[in-house]
Amino acid sequence: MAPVAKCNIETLEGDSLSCSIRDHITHSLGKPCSEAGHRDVAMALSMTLRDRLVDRMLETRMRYREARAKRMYYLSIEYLLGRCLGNNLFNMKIDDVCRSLVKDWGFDLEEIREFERDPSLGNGGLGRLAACFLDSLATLDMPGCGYGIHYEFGLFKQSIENDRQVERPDYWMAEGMPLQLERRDQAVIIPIYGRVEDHQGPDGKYLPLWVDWQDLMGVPYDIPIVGFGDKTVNYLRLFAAQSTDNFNMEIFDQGDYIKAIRQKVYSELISKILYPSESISFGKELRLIQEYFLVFCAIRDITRRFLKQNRNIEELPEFTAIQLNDTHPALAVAELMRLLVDERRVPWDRAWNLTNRTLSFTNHTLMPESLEMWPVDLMQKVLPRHLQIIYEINRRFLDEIRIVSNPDDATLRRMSLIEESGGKQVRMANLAVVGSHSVNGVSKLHSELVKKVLFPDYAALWPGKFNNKTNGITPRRWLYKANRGLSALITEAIGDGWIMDLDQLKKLEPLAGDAAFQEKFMAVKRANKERLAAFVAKTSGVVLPPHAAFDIQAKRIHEYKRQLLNVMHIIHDYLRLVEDGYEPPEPRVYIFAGKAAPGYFEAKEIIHLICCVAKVINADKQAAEYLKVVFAADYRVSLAEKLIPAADISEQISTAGTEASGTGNMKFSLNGALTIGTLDGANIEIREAVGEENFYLFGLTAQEVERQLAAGLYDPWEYYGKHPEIRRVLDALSAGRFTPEDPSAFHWIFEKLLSRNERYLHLADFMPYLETHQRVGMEYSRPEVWAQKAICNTARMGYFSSDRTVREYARDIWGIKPVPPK
Ligand code: 26V
Repeated sequence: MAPVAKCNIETLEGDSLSCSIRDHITHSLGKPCSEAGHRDVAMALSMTLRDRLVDRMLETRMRYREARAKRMYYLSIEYLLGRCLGNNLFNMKIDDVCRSLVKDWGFDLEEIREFERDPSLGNGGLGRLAACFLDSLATLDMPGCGYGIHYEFGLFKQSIENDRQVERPDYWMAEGMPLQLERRDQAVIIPIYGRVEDHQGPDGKYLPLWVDWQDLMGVPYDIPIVGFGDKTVNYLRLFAAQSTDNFNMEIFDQGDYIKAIRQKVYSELISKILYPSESISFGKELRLIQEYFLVFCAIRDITRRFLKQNRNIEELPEFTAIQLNDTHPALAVAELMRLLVDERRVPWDRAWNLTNRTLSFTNHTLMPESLEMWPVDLMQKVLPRHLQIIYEINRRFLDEIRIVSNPDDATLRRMSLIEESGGKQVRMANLAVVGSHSVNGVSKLHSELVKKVLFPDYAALWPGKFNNKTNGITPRRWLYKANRGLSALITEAIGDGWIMDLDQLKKLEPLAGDAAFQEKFMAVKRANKERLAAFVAKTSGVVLPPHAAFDIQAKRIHEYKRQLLNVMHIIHDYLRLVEDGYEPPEPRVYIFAGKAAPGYFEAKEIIHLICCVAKVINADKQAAEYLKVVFAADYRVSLAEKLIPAADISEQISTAGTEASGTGNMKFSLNGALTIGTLDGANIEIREAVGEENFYLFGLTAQEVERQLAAGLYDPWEYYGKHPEIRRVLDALSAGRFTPEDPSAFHWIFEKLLSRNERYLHLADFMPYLETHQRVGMEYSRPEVWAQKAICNTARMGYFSSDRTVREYARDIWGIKPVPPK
């Protein structure tokens, strides 16, 4: 590569891009172009895009400002962005230009993209949803940005060693993160710890003073978020924790150099790691501080921007909406009150009105163990003034409902922000509900259960506050980018309007029965399966027959998601093959992927079981023709992009009433996989959309599950006694069929599944699951039948675009409108 002088990249033609990439190789990386390798080109290309994105970002900011537009700020402790380079190239529509450009230099764009590490700053569904929303907001030209934490270590990297999960730290910035902009000039100082002194103001009113606090610093890093078509660039602002010089200097001045350094290190711990879900009890000081850190930085930044435009704080809700992504940022209720009352001297009632009209809250889980509660003692130590404010909110709220509805003591106790039994704790979900004007669930069923199960008293008090916003996924990443073959086929058939308007996929419906289209559709699927098979062969050494049905369950490992049900079925198929000599109508490949929280014993054991079963089955010659099982390690966005387009069958088999929505279910179906699933979360709506005949339904309903559990009716031994299929599978597990060297390894599963208080009713759903799988197999072996169903899935998934979801939030909750360029 020859060196080239500096130039600007206002245009996106090959010449200017090439010029800028070379310029970055020379001047940002300090290398002669002739020595540049794949990594250097990847870095320089990212920097080139960043330059362009920053220009667009500044332009977008001006546009919003001139329009005096209302803004929405999304507060989320997690963002699962996935790789940015490819996504940016596609959204800016310059992937082809870049591909041929780097090809001229002897590089392959796909290889270059592989250099980027996934920023995995999230655990699963909740974080990925936030990333999809950011994509949709920018694509729809909506003034909406994200606030989060700039974790140094993302979700742990998973590898499988000796058939078990091993966790390693994920230092995601190891290769640098050229896309982000450090904004030291906008750093925020955060008070923490200390105590509250009671004083009287000059007006004679109560004036609390938060004193002796220590301080921390939050340094923002902005990641530009480009919408499809490159018109609007919003940002995701992530804060990293640092110690303040001020704080250190005080200790240095006392002559305690080592203590000062120790404090500095402690401060920086705050944004060091993302907590893997389930791994904390709500007693961990560092996690509470993380939540506060995010909330403080975000609220400070939001109000600073608002006030900079000379606005009266009374107008805050007219110009600002803040969405709380689950309860993790629920301290925003107390922090916004503190800022208004203590700093801006707004009277309490007025401040409460402003806070309530600004904030809204989304619930993402019904699992009781995930409902956050923080010990009052801990909050008293870390956030004394916030605790005081929470108590005051609670006092006024309980007084008010006493007058409005004269509730009995039990109702008051349930509605209180404070849990009194055991050690006192702050109920974060109650705080979020009371402090917000809108509370939503993430699928129709889940939103109903939020009202009935989680917050019945609040729903009775404020029926209008509760609403549903069924989740969605961005079609740009999950179809246009992830499945290039299918994208091209769709565009060839109906044009490319579907990328911005996913409902247009409906136009494919008439082609579902067309033999020529079916053939092309299945050829794309086949090519995706071959690509995945090559990847699996390379990474785990297992050879997969691409003509087999690829059956995939990819999601966090959790008992409620019932990976165990899937494994039990695989064991059943295997034993039928080798013991009964049964030949199935079609060969199957079962692929699992997902991480288990490091402290979640059962989940880690389930991974161990899958790996042990896979080892036995894959080594058995008798099964070789019909059955393969793979555990694909380190599930993350970039792996999902490889797995999902290659799936024939999508496993969505949670116990009804446990999965709030699911979004993987949407990604699979959009990419032409057929779902085998329960009536849970968004499965219900997916089934309605794609048609009953194109969805393999089985299992108890949420109501039936609830009834069985409530009345203690579930008797797993009854199923065990009645069904030889169940007995054979459980006995095989208990007898160590898959762990000859340690025969009792999985006896715990036998015991657990047969225990009367097994919460997820595996055995109740097992026989219907088997029978439904039998039907799946029969239909897969009839290619025209299958192709038609698969095409109908893709054609009818338009509703599940996150563009639709975001428009609904904008209309019903945020009150924001698109501000497109003129
Ligand atoms: C809980 C905790 C507990 C403490 C440590 C860190 C941590 C992180 C996350 C969570 C709750 C996870 C909630 C979640 O991801 N829910 C999922 O949200 C998806 C988007 O709405 C939805 O599709 C899934 O059904 C739901 O499980």
